[in-house]
Amino acid sequence: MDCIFCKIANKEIPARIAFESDRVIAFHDLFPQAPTHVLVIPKTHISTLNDVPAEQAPVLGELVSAATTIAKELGLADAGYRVVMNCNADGGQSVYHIHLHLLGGRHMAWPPG
Ligand code: DGP
Repeated sequence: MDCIFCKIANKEIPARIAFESDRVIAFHDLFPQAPTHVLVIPKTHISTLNDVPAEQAPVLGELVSAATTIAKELGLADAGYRVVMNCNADGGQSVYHIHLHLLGGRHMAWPPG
């Protein structure tokens, strides 16, 4: 399968790894939108949030849990941070392997553009 995030998860292409567990890996975004911008992904390929099988739903909690761990490790927890998951075209998804964005290090407006 020609998936850039599968290749990162399999260490076939390099990325700056921020966290790794049995089912989840996180790495710094190549095009950061904030001083800290980390992507948290399941190691298993799932294309979009619409495609998460019920038996794999727990991995979504693991993505959030990993993000909070990383936020604490990187010193973002007290000031705050944002987690975002984009789905399909209107959601702004460009890489079709689900990922959670962890953004921090600056104030972020709401609502997003
Ligand atoms: P999204 O638009 O939600 O699908 O976000 C995809 C993100 O992936 C985007 O912020 C840029 C990032 N990205 C794309 N290709 C690579 C890559 O090869 N390496 C890394 N580290 N990030 C990438």
